[in-house]
Amino acid sequence: MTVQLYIFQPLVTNSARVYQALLEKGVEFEPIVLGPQTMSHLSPEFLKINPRGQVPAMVHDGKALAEGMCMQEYIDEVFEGPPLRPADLRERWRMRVWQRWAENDIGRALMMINWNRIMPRMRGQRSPEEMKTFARSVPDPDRRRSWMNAAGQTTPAVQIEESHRRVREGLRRIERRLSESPWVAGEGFSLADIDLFHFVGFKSVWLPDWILELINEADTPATVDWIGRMEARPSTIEIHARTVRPPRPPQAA
Ligand SMILES: N[C@@H](CCC(=O)N[C@@H](CS)C(=O)NCC(=O)O)C(=O)O
Repeated sequence: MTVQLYIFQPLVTNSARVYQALLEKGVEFEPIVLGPQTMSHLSPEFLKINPRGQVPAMVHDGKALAEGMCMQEYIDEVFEGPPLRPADLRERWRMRVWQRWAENDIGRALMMINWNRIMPRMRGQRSPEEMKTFARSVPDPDRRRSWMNAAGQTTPAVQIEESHRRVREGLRRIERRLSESPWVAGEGFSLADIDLFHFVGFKSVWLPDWILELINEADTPATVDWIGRMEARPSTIEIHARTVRPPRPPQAA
């Protein structure tokens, strides 16, 4: 049985959510790092594995899988190891609601803010024209638009401002949820904790300083406590150890 996991570095958001699920289950796997810097996620070889040209993607016994949330459930079903989904069906429902929200709402808002922040660094020595040529080769039309906007630094300010608003409101929602039960879905650790942790990027290079200032003992004690418990998990320690940390991007946006 072999598992290869295709990821980006730094190990955050979509890549980290599946990486941590594999670690929590104790599955042996080979991580393969692709990079937006080298555009290797758009190579013909990788497009055979995931035609959308996105990570994470996993090859299990020669068969390819994509889409992080579906891969996590697959991992939990197929491999031995501690369950990552609650047995209680109401908690399982809550887990999925929060996984989707982490990915599609607060995660997307942060992605919008960060993508625009890090693009000048990612672009390196390449000219804006060269970046646009890369962006045009992105297979998914939504992703293509967002690459083009970030590459040309033309994302409308109103979209960035709306993303900031959603993050601020989202942090309050997280605090309310974690005041009601120790873990996101309820009484036990689950995939929802992994996802919220990585999509918000608590304590990672991903998070701009202005967000870190909103999370503190006085205003968000339940969130601070949960972050401490997440940080103490052996799988989180391993993820941090395997993350290649680039210099922190400028904090302006
Ligand atoms: N719906 C996909 C989204 C994956 C995704 O957005 N991956 C990012 C990296 S975090 C990516 O590959 N970005 C490159 C691109 O979209 O061009 C999933 O859930 O796995």
